[in-house]
Amino acid sequence: MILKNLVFGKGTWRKDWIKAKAMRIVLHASPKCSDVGYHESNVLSDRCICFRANYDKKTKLEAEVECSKEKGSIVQIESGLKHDAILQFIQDETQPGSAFLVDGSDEAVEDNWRLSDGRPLYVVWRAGEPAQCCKRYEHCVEIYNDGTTNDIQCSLKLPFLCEKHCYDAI
Ligand SMILES: [Ca+2]
Repeated sequence: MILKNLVFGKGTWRKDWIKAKAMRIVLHASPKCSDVGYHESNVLSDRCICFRANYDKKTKLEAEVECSKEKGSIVQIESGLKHDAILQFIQDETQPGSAFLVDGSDEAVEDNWRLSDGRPLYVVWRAGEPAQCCKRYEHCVEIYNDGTTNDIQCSLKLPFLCEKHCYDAI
């Protein structure tokens, strides 16, 4: 009878064993941002979107290469919620006074700021930016630790932010 219960799943032992195994699979399949050397967002409900600040100064193109080496991408700010998450991350986890390169360009069409995948960039411009004097030459963006952004020349080298999903191992 005991054997029958075990084989056909009627016993508590078998149920517990299945439950334990399922839990282990779930736990095993849920890495955290810290597992991949990144920081978890305190704002986004998807705890698997991870951020990291890089202080080696790079141009945007170089930064994209560096982030992709880690199987990530340069941070993309596509919504107000994502902007809040990035702002929180910068204020909590990065060195004070730093400005960081993020994705976004208006090189194709002046004043039409797009992410590299074509989606609109969610942007909170710093007062006076984009400045009339220079906007023709400034097609990349940096974000300050107050969450405002400034358009800059794409040849400038700055610290930058990468993002990745926690399932993407380094
Ligand atoms: Ca500017």
